[in-house]
Amino acid sequence: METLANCALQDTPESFKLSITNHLRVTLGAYVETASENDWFVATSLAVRDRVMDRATQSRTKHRERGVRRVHYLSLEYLMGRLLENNLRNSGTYEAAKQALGDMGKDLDVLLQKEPDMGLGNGGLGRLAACFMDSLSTLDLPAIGYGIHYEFGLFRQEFVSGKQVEHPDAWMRDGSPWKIARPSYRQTVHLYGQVVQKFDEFGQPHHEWIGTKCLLGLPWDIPIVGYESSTVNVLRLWQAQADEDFNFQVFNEGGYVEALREKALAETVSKVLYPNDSTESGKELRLVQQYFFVACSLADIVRRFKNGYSLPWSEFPSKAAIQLNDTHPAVAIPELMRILVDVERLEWSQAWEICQKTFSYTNHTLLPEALETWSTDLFGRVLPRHLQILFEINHRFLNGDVEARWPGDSEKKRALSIIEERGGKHVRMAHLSVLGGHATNGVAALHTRLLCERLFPEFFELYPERFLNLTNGVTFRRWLDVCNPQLSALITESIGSGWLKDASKLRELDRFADDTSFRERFQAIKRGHKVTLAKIIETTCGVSVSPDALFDVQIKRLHEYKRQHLNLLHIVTLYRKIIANPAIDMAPRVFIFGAKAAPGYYLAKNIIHAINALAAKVNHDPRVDGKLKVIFLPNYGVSLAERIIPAADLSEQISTAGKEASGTGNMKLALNGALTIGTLDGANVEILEEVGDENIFIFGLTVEEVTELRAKGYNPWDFYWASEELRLSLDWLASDYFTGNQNEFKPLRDSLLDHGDPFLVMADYDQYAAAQSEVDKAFKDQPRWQKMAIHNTARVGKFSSDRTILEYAEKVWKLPQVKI
Ligand code: 26W
Repeated sequence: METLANCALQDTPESFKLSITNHLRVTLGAYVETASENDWFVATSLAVRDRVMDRATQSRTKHRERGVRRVHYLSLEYLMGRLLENNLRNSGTYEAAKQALGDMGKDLDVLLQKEPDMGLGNGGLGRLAACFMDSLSTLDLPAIGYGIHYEFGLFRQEFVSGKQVEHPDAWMRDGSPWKIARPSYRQTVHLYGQVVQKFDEFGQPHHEWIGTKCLLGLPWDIPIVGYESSTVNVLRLWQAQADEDFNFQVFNEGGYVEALREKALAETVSKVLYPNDSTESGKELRLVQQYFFVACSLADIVRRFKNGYSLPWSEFPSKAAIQLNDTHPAVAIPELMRILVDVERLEWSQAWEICQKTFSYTNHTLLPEALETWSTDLFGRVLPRHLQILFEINHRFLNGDVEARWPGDSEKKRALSIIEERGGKHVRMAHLSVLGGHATNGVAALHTRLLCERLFPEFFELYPERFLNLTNGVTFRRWLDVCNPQLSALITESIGSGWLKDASKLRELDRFADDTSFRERFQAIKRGHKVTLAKIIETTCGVSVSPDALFDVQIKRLHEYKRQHLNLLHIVTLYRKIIANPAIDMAPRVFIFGAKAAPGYYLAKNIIHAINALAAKVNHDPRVDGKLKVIFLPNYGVSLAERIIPAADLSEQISTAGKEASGTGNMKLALNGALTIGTLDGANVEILEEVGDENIFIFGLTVEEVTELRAKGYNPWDFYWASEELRLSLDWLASDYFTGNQNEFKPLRDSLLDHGDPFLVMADYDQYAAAQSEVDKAFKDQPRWQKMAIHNTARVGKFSSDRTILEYAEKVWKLPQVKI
């Protein structure tokens, strides 16, 4: 019989069959006849992995031999979702694997659902990192993603009596077939301790960091398969382990239990992802996580530079670009300085030049409460040497460039300093990130403008050439080809498959908007997804919804600035209207929500409860049956998004103008033919430019109008009294009607009235309701609606992450494309 040893791995069904059965028998010790579904999933994944690993090694070798520059993407979060289907489709082996399994009586599509989501991120920033990894491999760009191997990803969400309850997400309790341990690249990380000054034999002083606690970092590699490309890059995730040697003394003294307690403590460092996605909490463990992963990654990058080439340090930036995904990994800047100055003994100014050439920084938020700062007390205790380095960087900056530009201007120095002096000293990680790199980018045109004008005006004045916009994008492979294979096939049939690698080709679809038979097929595909989603809704929520209703979708983290409560208030209004007028002429609607709230975000949880309470009433009220349903799907994540997005008719992108940096769900939904109802915020502005104002529903205050209204003195009560509809909806919601308790939604009501309505829900309400009735009108004219939907799919090619990544490669990283 043929075995793996004597058969080269091929992409044929026969070869797959052999690989899968071999893995079942040899790797998993299972019988083909009795193997569990999970065994089959693992064996199939391993069969794919076998075919990919060779290419990963080849890519690495080629990159090393050619001595090309690589980008190192540093991110605390990667929301990868499931990998098997993506890897099969990207490597072009989906059909072969499906047939191989089919021949053995197994349904691939069932096995695909066995895979747990890799949910190592909170939201947009983490999913963006995952899309970028896909594009980097697809475009043959040399790259490594670095992150943390969290044992627990973002919590699993459940609703109990309509309220969010969090559970741990043990995504790798059964292991994961995709990750491979690399113990030979383990790193040691130092923390705490003190700094002493020492002198060498020439009488030259230097700093030594002593008395530290040690941690080990074990790397796990996950291969990243690009679409129709031979490059396989890796995502390298660090797991914290105790340094056994460190505890040896305690062991000998009989402190066995103590030693193991220390070990457990060390392992907490990579235990769990922090579930906040917009509030900075200043927790020590979070700083330790950040430094742990940064120190491991930099040591890995430096090791590769030193082993791979015998070049002077000045050449380091020509081999390595490092991208900081927000400020979370910004401690990499003082860490590289420490390595260069204290360990490699470079001159400060040379080390600083290397740093600035190496690093670049992406900002993902303007929200003041999300901007990271660390008290100097905490920072100095955990990283005493790094704090000294920060002070030195700051001193040279303020007395150098700042003094030269604005002599004697202490106001400018205060504004630009890395150290915030008010309310106890704090390190401003954003200032450090702008200063320590050569490029700072925003993630949409509007966001970048606000970054320059409002967040960093003094830095922008001083270093305008450092700022640029790189509008976000999403991978069209996962967000169309994988999640909507029916539409993908229709597009390919109509315009060829070139769009999968060159998204601008989607424009060719535009002309099919007037083709009746194309429109019917487009609509039938949408309806098919709505039927599937209706089944999911029935099983998870026990509510039956009609696939002919308008599916109105808001899926994203729950946050006041994203204004799920604006949507909620409008649904209450509709509810009242239908009851008052049972003969009302409106398209039936199903409002669908998916959202997790940060566990400590009280008001966000109150909003979730309110939506669920409203849903409970509406869905059982015969007076609105057939017209209105409200669904809150629990545990929103990547895999659920892949089900909801192809089924959506309407995409809610209704943040307060100036608050959503970009948004990426907006792009995925438009790509799948959902029309957007949205404010002029983030990338919505650019979506409007692409699709045209006749194919989108724009409403609400602009950034300038928001500023003006606030300057004038915004009073939400004015809007409350001016609109009877709004007043009655809010009062009804806050009454005892929905839960039997009239204080239940008082926090929500208070925030909108007594607490000043910080996100202008009341101010935008009327315009939102008006835009919603335009939506209703448009949906009732199905040919018109379908045309608009097709124009959306056809015109959003700009929002492919391939375009984004090529811009990064060209403008920031200066990376070559390397065919393997
Ligand atoms: C320190 C706590 C914390 C954690 C995460 C603060 C802020 C964050 C992220 C920056 C939040 C985030 O995910 N931002 C989102 O990034 C997306 C990708 O660029 C954008 O599309 C979203 O608009 C932005 O909210």
